[in-house]
Amino acid sequence: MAAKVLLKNDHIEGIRYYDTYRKHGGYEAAEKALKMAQADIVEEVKKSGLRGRGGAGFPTGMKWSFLAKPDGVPRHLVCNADESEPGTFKDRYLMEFHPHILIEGLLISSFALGSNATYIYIRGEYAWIVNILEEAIDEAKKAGWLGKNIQGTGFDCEIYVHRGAGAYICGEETALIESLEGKRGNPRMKPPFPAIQGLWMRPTVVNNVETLAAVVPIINMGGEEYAKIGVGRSTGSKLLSVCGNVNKPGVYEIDMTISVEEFIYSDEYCGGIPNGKRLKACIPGGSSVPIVPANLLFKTAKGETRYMNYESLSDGGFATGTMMGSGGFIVLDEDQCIVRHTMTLARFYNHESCGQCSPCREGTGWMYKILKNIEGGKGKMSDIGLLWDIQRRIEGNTICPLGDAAAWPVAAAIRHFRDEFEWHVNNPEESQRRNYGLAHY
Ligand code: L3W
Ligand code: SF4
Repeated sequence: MAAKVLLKNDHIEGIRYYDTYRKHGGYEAAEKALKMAQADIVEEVKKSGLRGRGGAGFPTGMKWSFLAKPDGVPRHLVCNADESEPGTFKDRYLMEFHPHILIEGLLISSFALGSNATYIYIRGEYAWIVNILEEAIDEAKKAGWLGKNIQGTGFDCEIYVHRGAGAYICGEETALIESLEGKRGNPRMKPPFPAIQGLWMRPTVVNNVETLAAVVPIINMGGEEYAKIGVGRSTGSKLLSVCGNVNKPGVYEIDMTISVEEFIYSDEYCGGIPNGKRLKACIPGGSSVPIVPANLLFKTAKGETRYMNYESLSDGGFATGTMMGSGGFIVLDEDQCIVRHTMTLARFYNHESCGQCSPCREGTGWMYKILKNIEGGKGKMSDIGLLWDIQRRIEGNTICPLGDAAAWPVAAAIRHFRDEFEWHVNNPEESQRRNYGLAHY
């Protein structure tokens, strides 16, 4: 079902501005939270079952309760707005049209965690959204929701917006922290997790934009009520950004009880595939998660209907399942070439690898070169086995998840679409003819 939680005021003109947001119930959750004990806010978030909306789905309340509290050491909250996962643009929508729900969520979360200096690390390409956020922060400050002695509680909080410089890896939380500290965005080894040693080695919570915005409805309705939306461990609403071969691309909010088939074909959401084409495959959670062929998309490994939630999407593991990931829903029709698609992603991960670990630095480049050869009609049959071997040596052997993210799309493409790889090897001339101007890649 469609959910109206984060985007419940989507239809209201001017909801981007403080006065309108306030008139429609804005900052009521903050009013309530500032009268609560900090531990009780954390408890509400735990009860809500909210899971991280950036990709990993880690329980937010649990992450908050890991935050170390050594005497005299400042703690920080960092909002990860470095939305760079291919196919993912739901945080952009939220920040562009609903900046105050994020600012309110940040205020409540900062209060709960004891962060007096909170940062929004935003993707550099979202330059125009920096202005929107800074305008919203100014408005909130003028209304007494930020700054010193907020609403007479004695709590001080400033929110700083920091622009990234175009590196995908800075969305990985420890690379983000390094970048925020003014250094090159190289991921750190974990543990220690940021909750123990994060920004300037201080205890830090890093949460995604959508996760922090969800704290507002959780406080408004109470954790238990929020947990009633959705199903099982997939509580609350989820934003999805839809792109690819669908009639209605865009951002949708769902309650995670809808089936994948309904999501793709109903007019309320994707509206089906254009020009009556057949569905070939789907990547439901951003480019890093495994691609699923149409014949495995609507049923789980047990033969049950597959739903748009964390558990159902991953049912069957990598053999037949995939992941909710960041909610970047990419749909491919029958005309799309899986080899070309996989090559494009390999090129992306190779370009974005920070180069610290050899399996990722060397492996991503190697996979890209092999895929380019196969796609361009210059591949050998043994290249398919070689590709499989390289991706296996990357997965699980790197400092950060970019290595896995580069390996999984290749593994899933070979597992489910081996015939397309073989077709390119067996049809070099046709492959070269189809290879429309890739020389510059
Ligand atoms: C304290 C422990 N904290 C785990 C924390 C950890 C992190 C969170 C999840 O990668 C995925 C990646 C992308 N004590 C803890 C602990 N934590 N154990 O929990 O950790 P983890 O390692 O499971 O994931 P991650 O490093 O956050 C995120 C995938 O998301 N992804 C893409 C993301 C891209 C975007 C975007 O553009 N917006 O989000 C898509 O699937 O591949 O696997 O905070 O510190 N014992
Ligand atoms: Fe850098 Fe890749 Fe290693 Fe991550 S996996 S630290 S991006 S080299």
